Amino acid sequence: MSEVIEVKIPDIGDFKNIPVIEVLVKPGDSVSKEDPLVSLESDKATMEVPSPAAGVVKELKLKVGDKVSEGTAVLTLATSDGAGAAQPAADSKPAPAAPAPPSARKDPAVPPSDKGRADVPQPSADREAPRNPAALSTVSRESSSAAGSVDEEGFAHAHASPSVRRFARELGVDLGRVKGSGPSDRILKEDVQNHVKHELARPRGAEGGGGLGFNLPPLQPVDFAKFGPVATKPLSRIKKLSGAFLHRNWLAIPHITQHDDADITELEAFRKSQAEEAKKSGIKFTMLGFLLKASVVALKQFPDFNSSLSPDGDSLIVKSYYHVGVAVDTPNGLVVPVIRDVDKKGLLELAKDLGEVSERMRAGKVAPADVQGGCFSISSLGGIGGTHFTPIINAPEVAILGVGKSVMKPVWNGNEFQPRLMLPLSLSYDHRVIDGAQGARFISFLAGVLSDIRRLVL
Ligand code: CAO
Repeated sequence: MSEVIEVKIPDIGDFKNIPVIEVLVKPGDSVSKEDPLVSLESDKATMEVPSPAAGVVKELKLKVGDKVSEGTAVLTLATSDGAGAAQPAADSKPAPAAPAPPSARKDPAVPPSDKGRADVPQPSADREAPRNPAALSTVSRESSSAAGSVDEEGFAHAHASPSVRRFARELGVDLGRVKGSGPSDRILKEDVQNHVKHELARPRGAEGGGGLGFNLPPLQPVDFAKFGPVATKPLSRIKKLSGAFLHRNWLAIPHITQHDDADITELEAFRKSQAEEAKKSGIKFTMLGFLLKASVVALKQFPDFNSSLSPDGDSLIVKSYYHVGVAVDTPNGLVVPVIRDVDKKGLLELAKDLGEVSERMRAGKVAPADVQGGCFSISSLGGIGGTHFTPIINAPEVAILGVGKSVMKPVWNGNEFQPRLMLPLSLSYDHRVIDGAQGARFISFLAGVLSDIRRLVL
């Protein structure tokens, strides 16, 4: 049968007149046995008074700021059927008190300045635990002040009540990173909630893997000037913007990079034969136009590479247009303008477009439309040097081609080694969309097209 009981502060050892710092329930709340009702905080420990029985809170008898001692009324509780009878309130029959160890006794002879001295017994919540430890959950104030120490569950000790600590644990929040807004900087439940909201809304920046829930330790600031002269150079606006997106793409897309070499001996001979003529029209006839055209031939052959994942990740949006982004190195950082309708343009027209657009990007004249609508990207470092590398996919695209510097290599033709001009290719693709076999087929096909440029016109 249900009965109304008055819950009182149980035996809390030598503590008297301890302030209530949090009232965790309100009239009408249903509570289970052992649910925390109020938090108390002495100068040594934060503790919670648990409910002695399951039931519904009728009336609160105290509020935040009240000072309580053993026997102070907390609230009245309408116990669930039989719960009150089977489970007497903590005040009515306190659990047998464990004797307090000598170090737990308050020693008024110890001046505050002696706190921390190794030769002076230091009360801690463990040692100065209430005599009915089963009735209260307690957090040591001493340990909470030890910034950076980690408890058995890996959470940094912080100034917070057990229920707030439990709440933080459930959400995986490291209390060491939460700023408390309560008295003496105590962390409240709202602080944990606000911390989570803030973390979810925060753009992912340079700190070590903080986004995407990796929970990596943040990079510690280093005073480099200690080791030698330094100068601070602000990042350009483009670098800051592209840095955040590159970081996101690198972490959010499962990349695979497949490497190959394309034999471009014939392509280069043809390009050189045309370059002089093109130059007369002010066009720089570089390899990039061939790479654009060959990529589109490969995209047509493997349409999944010309797609994007739908926002729900359940389908592929396959495009029937062929706009290709080209990474351009500018004094302010990397820009990826998009060359439109590559399939409909000839090599000379592409070379002209490329020259114009890279000049415009380098002059800082980037319009939003210049960098939108790409299906696939090419990052060519061949004019500078290096072989294979790992290009980062330009989301929402699913693949990117990296191009290194061509070099003459001895290539075995079945009978003998022959000098061939080999172009290093690196294809990064999104493994959620493209599997390894498809990736290998795409890059082999592409290398084949570049080796035999007649296939560009097929
Ligand atoms: N192998 C060998 N030589 C190459 C080559 C390659 N793969 N690619 C270009 N070259 C040569 C060109 O033929 C040219 O030679 P000449 O001066 O004798 O005519 C020279 O290198 C310079 O070429 P270029 O860079 O001016 O022209 P491009 O069409 O090859 O490239 C562009 C244009 C805009 C892609 C390039 O200037 C650029 O900015 N590249 C950097 C891209 C980048 O930063 N990517 C990194 C992204 S990830 O951070």
